[in-house]
Amino acid sequence: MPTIRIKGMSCQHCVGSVTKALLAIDGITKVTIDLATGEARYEEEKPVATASIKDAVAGIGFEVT
Ligand SMILES: [Cu+2]
Repeated sequence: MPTIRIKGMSCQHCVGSVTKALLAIDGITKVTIDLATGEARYEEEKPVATASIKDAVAGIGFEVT
């Protein structure tokens, strides 16, 4: 499972927003986020460009580090 690190999440609401944004990307089927570490893991049914993920996360006010 690919893992990314996201900066700026402070509560479960942030986790929910990021999860929703990632799941909205075509190809991503499952998202698991650890709020304590800021790590997000996802499953993809086809290759998803890192740029798409960065854009989606930036679009809701967080940053992929
Ligand atoms: Cu929050």
